[in-house]
Amino acid sequence: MQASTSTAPMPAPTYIGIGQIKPLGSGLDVPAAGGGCSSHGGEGKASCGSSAGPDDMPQEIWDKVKNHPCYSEEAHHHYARMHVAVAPACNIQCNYCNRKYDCSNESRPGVVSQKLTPDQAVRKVVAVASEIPQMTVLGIAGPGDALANPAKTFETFRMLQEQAPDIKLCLSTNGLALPDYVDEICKYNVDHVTITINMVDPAVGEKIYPWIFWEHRRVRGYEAAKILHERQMLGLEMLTARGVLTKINSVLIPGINDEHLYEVNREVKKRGAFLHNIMPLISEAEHGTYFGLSGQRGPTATELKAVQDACMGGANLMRHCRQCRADAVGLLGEDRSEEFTLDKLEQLDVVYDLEKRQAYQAQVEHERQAQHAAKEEALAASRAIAVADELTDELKVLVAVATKGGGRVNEHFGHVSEFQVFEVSATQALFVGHRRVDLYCQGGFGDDEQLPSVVRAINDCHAVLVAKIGACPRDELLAAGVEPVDQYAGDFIEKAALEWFNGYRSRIASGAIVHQHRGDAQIRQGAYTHGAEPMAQAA
Ligand code: CLF
Ligand code: SF4
Repeated sequence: MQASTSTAPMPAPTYIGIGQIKPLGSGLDVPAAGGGCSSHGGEGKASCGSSAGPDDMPQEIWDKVKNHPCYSEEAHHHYARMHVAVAPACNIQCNYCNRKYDCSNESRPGVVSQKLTPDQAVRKVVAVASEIPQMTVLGIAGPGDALANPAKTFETFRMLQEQAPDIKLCLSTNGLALPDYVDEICKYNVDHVTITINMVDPAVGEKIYPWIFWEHRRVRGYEAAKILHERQMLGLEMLTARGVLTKINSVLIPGINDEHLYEVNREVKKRGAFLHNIMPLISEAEHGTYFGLSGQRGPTATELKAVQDACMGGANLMRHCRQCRADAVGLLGEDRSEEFTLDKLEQLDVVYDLEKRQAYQAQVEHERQAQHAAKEEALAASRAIAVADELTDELKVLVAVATKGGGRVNEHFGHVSEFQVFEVSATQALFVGHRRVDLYCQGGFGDDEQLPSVVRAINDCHAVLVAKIGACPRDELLAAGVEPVDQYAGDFIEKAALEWFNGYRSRIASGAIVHQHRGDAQIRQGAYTHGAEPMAQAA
């Protein structure tokens, strides 16, 4: 199935009354001790967040997250993960899911996976680990629910632990069966568990879940949502008690759980969740889901960011999720699964070389430290300017970045299938999201019909940092008020963004330009329509 790029105007953000969402600590209960990092011994530390470093958390937690691309924003520029699709069955129904496709909890709809046996899965992991030495994490995330398929899930983990003990194990679940498998999770040293929690109130939940399969019968409506909620909370508490790092995924569904997600954030923090990942509903009629067919829209970029910002100070936020598919392979945002299909695996001569992997990862770590140092240096310089320029000290703008990894501005505008978006101010350059786009460059020439959709995707940004850009897209971006910047080609992203921002401030201070507010941007729905992207294939 191929989706067409939507040309519809962006919906007005009518649903989300962010003004009604209070920041944590303003008249609400203070979360109990044990939430977030403090549950893992991080008392007295600042909120660690997914962009945190070793100074923000105990060493044993840092060791678990430092090269997990989902649990550390910094790591996601350098380390890869892979999923194996060994879990086809599911025990609940979500209104944003069509069973023809992967589990939308951990993968966006519109793509299906090649289902594997545990033997095939382990062979694939070992092959990928040999070819992609910076692949550090194996996740089981569907295409159904990992714990609705416990035999296949745990058999895969058991075998992999024997054959590739350096790979971190990770699973994702809707939580219904979770309390029954906490012992197994610990037995196989699964250090990272994601639970998709979209509500903590069954009255909200019954709008999202039409039924669950529970104790050999189908349970519907409020009762179903209540059971699911109780099992999710129990499972989360049990994992926290056993020291397993948990991430909560929540799908933001405008008009249904947008304001409610603040409550979710508070409740999961109270129960020790390490991270909260609030992701946009992907909902197109072509996906054949209940929400897609009933016209339920997803949030705009501004709506998503507003809910995430309102949750700051609660459970630590993850903002770099790519809603990847159940057989994804590679860095977040890229997908190399097509290189490792079953027929191709048979031709690969697989040798698992632990020393080679460790040597490569040492190089990756070196590059990551260099990125970190460049960011700190640029921040120090920026803060020094802040003292001298009160006029723009409070200014914050969004900047889109064309990158193909390594934390650098190193991609041509025309080759971008995903922009990374950073919020830049005098004191920070913070990753706040990504925007998928169709490729502008089509085999050596630019497709100008794609430009409006690319501009809509980054319409809330003041600048776009690229390695290179042609005259036509440059003019179109300028006309739309987005400044194309290619002078930082090859530089580390945060350093480049901060330096551009300081120049921007100088131009405002000198009167050369006037700062303008930007509009909203569109979160891309549906499959890719252009280019040879592996993620473009749909059923
Ligand atoms: Fe996979 Fe999930 Fe583990 Fe990551 S994904 S099971 S925690 S290894 Fe990551 Fe993909 Fe987002 Fe999931 S980007 S969908 S959060
Ligand atoms: Fe679909 Fe995943 Fe929900 Fe199951 S848990 S219904 S597979 S989105």
